Amino acid sequence: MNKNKQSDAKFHQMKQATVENSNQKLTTNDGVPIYDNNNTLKVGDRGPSLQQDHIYFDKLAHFDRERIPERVVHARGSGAHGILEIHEDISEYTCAKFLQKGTTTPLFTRFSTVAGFKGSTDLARDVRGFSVKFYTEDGNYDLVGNNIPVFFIQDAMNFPDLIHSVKPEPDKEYPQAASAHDTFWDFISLMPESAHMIMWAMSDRAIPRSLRMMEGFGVHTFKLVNKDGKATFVKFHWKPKLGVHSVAWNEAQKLSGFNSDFHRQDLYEAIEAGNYPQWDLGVQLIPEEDEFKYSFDILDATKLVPEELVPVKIIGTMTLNRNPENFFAETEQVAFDPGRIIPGIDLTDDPLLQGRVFSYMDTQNYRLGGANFHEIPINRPVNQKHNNQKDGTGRIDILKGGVSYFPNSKASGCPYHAMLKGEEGFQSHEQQVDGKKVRARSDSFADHFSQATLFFNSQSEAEKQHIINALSFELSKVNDPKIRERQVAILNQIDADLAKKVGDNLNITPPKELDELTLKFARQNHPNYPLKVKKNEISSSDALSMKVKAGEGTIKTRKVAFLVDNGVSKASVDEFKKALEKEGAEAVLISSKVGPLTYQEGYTENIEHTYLTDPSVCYDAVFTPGGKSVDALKKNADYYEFINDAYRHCKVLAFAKEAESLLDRSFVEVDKGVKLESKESNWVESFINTMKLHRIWEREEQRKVPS
Ligand code: HDD
Repeated sequence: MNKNKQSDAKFHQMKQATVENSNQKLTTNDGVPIYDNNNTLKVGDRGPSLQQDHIYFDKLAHFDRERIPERVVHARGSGAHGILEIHEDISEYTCAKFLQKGTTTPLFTRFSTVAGFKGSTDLARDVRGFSVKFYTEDGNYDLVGNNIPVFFIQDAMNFPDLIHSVKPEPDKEYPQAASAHDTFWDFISLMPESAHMIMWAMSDRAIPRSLRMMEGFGVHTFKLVNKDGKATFVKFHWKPKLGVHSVAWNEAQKLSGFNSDFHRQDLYEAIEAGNYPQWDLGVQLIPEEDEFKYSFDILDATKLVPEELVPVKIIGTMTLNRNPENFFAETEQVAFDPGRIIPGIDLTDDPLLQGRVFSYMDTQNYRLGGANFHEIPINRPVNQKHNNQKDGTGRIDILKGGVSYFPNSKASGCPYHAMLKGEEGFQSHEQQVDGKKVRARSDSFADHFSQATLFFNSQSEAEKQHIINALSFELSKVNDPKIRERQVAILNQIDADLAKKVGDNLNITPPKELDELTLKFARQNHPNYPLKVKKNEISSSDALSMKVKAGEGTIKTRKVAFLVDNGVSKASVDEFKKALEKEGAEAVLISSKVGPLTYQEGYTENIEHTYLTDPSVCYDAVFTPGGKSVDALKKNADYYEFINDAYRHCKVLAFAKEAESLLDRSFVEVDKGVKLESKESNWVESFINTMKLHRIWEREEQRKVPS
């Protein structure tokens, strides 16, 4: 398929619905030109308004209806258009056309937080949604996943309860976008199946540095189906080209105040600047014969398939290359549904996935006001739909002809079934199903802790400490001591050291056994709980840690703050800037005032960022150049706050020789993440190489800086 033609298909379709206002006269919604858009129609210029003011009513009636219900979960999100390019041949496993080697498919991706309202902070400790709508030639396929490969619960029946527990408490309507409160931990401590997901949610994965720097997972096991109808189980992975990185918790909290749009802005600006974010698409393929081969059940969404057991095969690349023209029309109205599948892909019997298939369609019907939401431009397939569904609120397509039923003779049987002409169409994978009708949970889902332990074992020391800190923070915010104790008992089933350290912070000695109430609820699903479980195949997995491996990091698109003032040396700024730009990083000058900055050498430059507007949490690393500016910085308390905070958040700092004296009055101590021109001949290169490690987390242990 022609790459440009296909990648343009959605763009061109959207263009037809796009309105350009420049050089146009203001009109009402009926196209009537408006002469005066300032004054209502009155009896005399100080008199009462008239009910016949159709111009005013047209404007206000629409305004009054501008809001639609926000998503019940994942309300806060940011989206972008892009393409998927497939470069490996997996035709042996699937006939899905968009997964064939050489294919390019347009797509729309939306990232989100789960718990917060639409206007909440981007930096909440939360799971991030990672949804992709592929506009394939066989219709739309939605992969609606998260940045964490497992989920809190195993059966969709518990979903509303999970969400009610994490959302603001119903009597008070707080806390907003936070899991650190009684109702969430009450629920979690009674649902030991959440243990694995809790370890991920309390890890740094839940506070990403950027939406561009997180992994994505389809979570469930799906099926790929080939042209002969043979199925292969599959797990989908998105691996970011920029690596997987997070901020420090203290930094996340500060960012929420300074710039609660941090992630949204970062995504938007990266795309505008042409720094298109990219992810590799990977698949883990499990032959049908291996369904029962592992220590866990592949239909259980609280389990992952370790990459050591089934490697991730990279088959393609997603590139996000276009921002929406209009947030509401595109990002808000996009409607995802994991039940939207196409030939070559099918669902499995995972009871969480099965339940999702109802909820998404139902919620879109409500949220987007009726059955025609698929005609909204962002939701339209690039191939024209043809069926006998008609009418309904907001219908857009004008169906020609007098026949809207099937079978018919009057329209020559059209639109016809593919089957009738022996053509291709969606067919469900044939699967043998028999059994009793029961409301029950399989005992193969009863192992709640093995993979939580595997995850904890796979973390670096710094990552483990962050999990301990996060659990201590969250549980300290829980008021009911019984809940705190119940959860520490669960942690003790995962790892004794973890439970002890969190317990110490809460004044709790970890109970040996699970709490009676936890057991009572677990026994509703598994009467003989706890059951004897199979041993994990592996005890630790590299892929579960975010630690940057030596030689693998990049500083592409990272932002380095240059802390300056009038009199700064241009030579010093330029040398550093050039080296950073060569690596694809961005240098941002921060000074005490917006407007012209005068260099020591006499040149001027326009400043857009100041100590007032841009704190250190908005940057990845910091450089203080030399020059006469150093005298002004010595008197600037905001400068010191900047470097102290950057140091506390384990960032890399560099000081030109003339600026080194600024260290005297700071909290900064020279360590492997503080580069001094006077100490290292290759200090610029050394700064860049250390930045590639993302953060100097060891600093937390050495200096006890808050994390
Ligand atoms: Fe869900 C939205 C991801 C379980 C019910 N979900 C939603 C979004 C994402 C996920 C990324 C936002 C889509 C967007 O950007 O518009 N959800 C997941 C994952 C799950 C999961 C990865 C488990 C593996 N969800 C889940 C269950 C149910 C729902 C079990 C209900 C039975 N989810 C919904 C929903 C939402 C939604 C209520 C709210 C807005 C929407 O669908 O479009 O239907």
